[in-house]
Amino acid sequence: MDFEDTQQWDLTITASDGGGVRTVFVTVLVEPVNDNSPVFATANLAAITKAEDTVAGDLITTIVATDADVDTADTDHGTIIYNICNNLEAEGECLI
Ligand SMILES: [Ca+2]
Ligand SMILES: [Ca+2]
Repeated sequence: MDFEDTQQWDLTITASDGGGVRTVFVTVLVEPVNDNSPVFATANLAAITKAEDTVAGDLITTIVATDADVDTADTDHGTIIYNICNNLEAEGECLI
């Protein structure tokens, strides 16, 4: 099952023996889980080249990621949060 494909399954279950047949109807509601990670549109982001006279406010690059999960009223599994970290700084120090 995948919430992003089908959110509800309506099933008909029939049981029979020599005495007759009975049928019940069951609805299965698929609950979303965060089973997809963000995927960057550009495969290799290892190096970006900019001229040394680049000034504050200049566009460095545009980076886009997507997530196949969808948000619901109760979940944010498809929401992507970007962090910009300087690898030269101590681990865990991020700019944004
Ligand atoms: Ca899914
Ligand atoms: Ca996700």
